[in-house]
Amino acid sequence: MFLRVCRGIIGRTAAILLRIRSAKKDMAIIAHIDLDSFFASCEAVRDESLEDKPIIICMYSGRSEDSGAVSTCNYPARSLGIHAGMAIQQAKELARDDAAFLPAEKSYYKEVSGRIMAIIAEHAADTEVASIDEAYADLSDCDTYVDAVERAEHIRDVIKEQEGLTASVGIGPNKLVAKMASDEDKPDGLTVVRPDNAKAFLGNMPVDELYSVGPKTADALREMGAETVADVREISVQRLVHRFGETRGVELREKANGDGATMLESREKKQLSRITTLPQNTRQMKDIRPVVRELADDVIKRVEQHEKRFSTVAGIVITANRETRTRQRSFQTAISSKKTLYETAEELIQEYLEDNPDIDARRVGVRVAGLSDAQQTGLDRFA
Ligand code: DCP
Ligand code: CA
Repeated sequence: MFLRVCRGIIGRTAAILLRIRSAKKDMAIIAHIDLDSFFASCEAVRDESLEDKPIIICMYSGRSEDSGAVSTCNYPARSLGIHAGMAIQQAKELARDDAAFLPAEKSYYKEVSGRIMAIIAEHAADTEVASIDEAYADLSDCDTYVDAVERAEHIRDVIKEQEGLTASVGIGPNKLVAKMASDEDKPDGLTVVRPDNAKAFLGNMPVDELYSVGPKTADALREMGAETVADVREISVQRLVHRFGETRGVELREKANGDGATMLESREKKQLSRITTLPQNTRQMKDIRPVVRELADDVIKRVEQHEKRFSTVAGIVITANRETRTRQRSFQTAISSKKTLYETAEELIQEYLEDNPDIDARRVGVRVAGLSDAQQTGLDRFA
């Protein structure tokens, strides 16, 4: 009898744990944000006379005046048949007289990129910068895909408003699906692939469109009889492993099934933050305080998940006219106290509002920085 009850409890617990694990996995909502014709769009932002004209960004080799390759071009140039990697001379033959051929100025694009990555980080629980113009954002704290779309649309709006650039976004249950979805509707599109649609979404694509499948792998897959991603699912894992090795073989099967990582690989995590929009613009701390506490709760949870402590707290106010203002305070030793976090964040926001009597807050945020490993003792930090 006891044994039966025990077994019942253990069985139920295991079932619940399993459910929690799969629910957690299902719950991840990842966005992939990819800026449209990035270098070319950056040039159009700083020179309005270029708007709507074909813009071709060139990497000049220096051998002769026109030798070198196209780095990227905007969509008007693409409609003329010009594309990245094409010889500049060939692009000139295709271009009209009004086309602008400009040298790439990476330092400028990097500056723009840095500001855009900061915008994305302000609106997501976690981010991974994938390249100069692409980032993943963890939107799992949105309860539903509808909320995630709203957050992603807001990120696109802020990027457009502050930097004048458009981005294409894919939203899905993992990085792979989000990445593939962001390619679906370019430029300036947003594509949502819900978990139950992921397999169907990928299934009809030709094998070479599956992320990470290069021309050689695609040829090999076609030799094995797979034209589409769905066909890859019909090849046994043993055959895939035999052909591509264990890691790659298993990975190909997983990718074909739409399974992918949900954990973002933020380089070294230096700070964690949460920002949210207030129900209405206000400067009343009685309305702001409960929101700050909720944000602080969320930030602390993530500090604990990353097994970190923090030595700096910032209170963030985004004003009614959408300017970001930050006040911060640092501590001698790293801490992990929720109470200190929300009290400090509240104080900082209150101080800012008191010093700026004409300002209403539109959004507020809480950030911790100076992250160190929670296991380290105070002495370790000075070792
Ligand atoms: N880039 C480059 N050479 C390449 C590919 C890209 O110099 N072979 C640079 C220029 C791009 C930037 O990197 O602007 C981002 O690359 P993407 O592949 O995302 O291309 P774009 O942003 O230009 O276009 P899309 O709208 O298709 O994303
Ligand atoms: Ca891009």
